[in-house]
Amino acid sequence: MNRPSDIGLVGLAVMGQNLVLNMASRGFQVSVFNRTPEVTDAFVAAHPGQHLAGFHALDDFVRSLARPRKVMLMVKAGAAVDAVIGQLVPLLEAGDIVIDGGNSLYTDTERRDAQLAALGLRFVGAGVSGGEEGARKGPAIMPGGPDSTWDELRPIFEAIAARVDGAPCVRHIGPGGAGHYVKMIHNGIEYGDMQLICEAYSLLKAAGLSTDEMAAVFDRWNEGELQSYLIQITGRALAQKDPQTGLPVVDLILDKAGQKGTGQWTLVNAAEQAVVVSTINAAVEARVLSSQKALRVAASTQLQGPLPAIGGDRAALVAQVHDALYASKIVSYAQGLTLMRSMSDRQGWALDLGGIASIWRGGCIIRARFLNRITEACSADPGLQNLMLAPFFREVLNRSQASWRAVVALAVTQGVPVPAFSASLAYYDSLRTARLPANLLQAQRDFFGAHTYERIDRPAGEWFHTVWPEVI
Ligand code: 2AM
Repeated sequence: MNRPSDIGLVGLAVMGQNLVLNMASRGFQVSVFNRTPEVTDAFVAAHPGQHLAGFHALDDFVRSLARPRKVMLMVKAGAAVDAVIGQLVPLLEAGDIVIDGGNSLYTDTERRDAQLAALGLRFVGAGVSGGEEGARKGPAIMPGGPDSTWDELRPIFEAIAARVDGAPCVRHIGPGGAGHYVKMIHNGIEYGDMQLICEAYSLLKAAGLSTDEMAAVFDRWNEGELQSYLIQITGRALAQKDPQTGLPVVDLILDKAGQKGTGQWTLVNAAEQAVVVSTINAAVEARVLSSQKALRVAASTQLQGPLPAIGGDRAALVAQVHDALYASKIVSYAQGLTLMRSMSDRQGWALDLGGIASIWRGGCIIRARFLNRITEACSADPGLQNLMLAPFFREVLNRSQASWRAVVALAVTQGVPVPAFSASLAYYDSLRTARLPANLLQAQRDFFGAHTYERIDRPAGEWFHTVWPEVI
């Protein structure tokens, strides 16, 4: 008989298997269960000598766990999570902990948290980022749930998480759905980062750079301020050749992007709170438009515009695109942080934004050098209203803005779509415009709906109405 297991994991698809192997390799004894028992058997058989115990019956699986029991679910988000929770609940006892490590919608997590709390059980919605390799070697983990669960889970999560400068990429995010919420924002930001990189690629391509030349540009960028996993894999992806044709693989890939929903969830949440996330919005919409391939092909012969052909000094263009990418990325993170802060205030989650940025430095898809700077900015000024106003980022934006404008202007003139670059620049310009044309907007509202307006020459809070001429 094995010693009681430190943790049990339900759901042996790729992410589940890799997390289990990660835990076992750190010396934890892990019980595993999968709905289809053959999967459990094959997995255990494929990894002899590891700290693994496979079970066909859920009650045996639960009995094998040390108390308080910790059961981590890595099943498909949605109904499967509720189904497995329903089967587990009668087998658990007060104080036991159920962890959902899938990509669940945070509102589902809030509901499950309340449901299990009413039964005396503890529920942890934990965002896990890093894909297959991250799960095996060290993901970033964003656990929510009751404070008391953190003491129990901390030794395991800290042992399996990625590490940056010796610090594990995991921390307790906050109560209820806070962990899954922060994972959702991570994914929204990831959408923005990816689209911005694609726009940079699109411009360099229009300037006539070959894929190999572009690969070299991204490799070089990865040595500097833009250093990040996504820039790194972009360089590698561009350099990859198709074995059959010898052509760059990217040139053979159909330009229709998929999405699983976390980007859209981010937009819905932002809309609910009236927070601007225009870069992420542009990124999600770019995927939507990309998926309408047949319509685009038809429109390409009917709607006119220039045929992109960017001439001039290539090295200068590469430098300008670098600046546009960096500045836009800063805007995107500023928006994402603003959204998290707003939600934190609304929910009373007390999210530590600097701490969140610090755990995103490793393991996850958006891992990047510049996240250190966000952590520094947040700790230097905990009341920081917008990341763009932190001294470090303000300086980058101020020195990049001329190139950024040149790039967006060039793209517009050449007919190269750059929705995320231009949305980011528009946000930047709106934020730095002390007097926006909303005075006229207020006039319009007062004109047709007597909505009233405040005046610049009177104290705030005093409302005025003009008797406008009648329009028939
Ligand atoms: P399976 O191997 O039996 O299909 C990803 O789909 C993981 O979630 C798999 O391990 C899968 O188990 C599991 N899963 C999906 N739906 C499930 C359900 N309703 N109950 C239990 N496990 C489920």
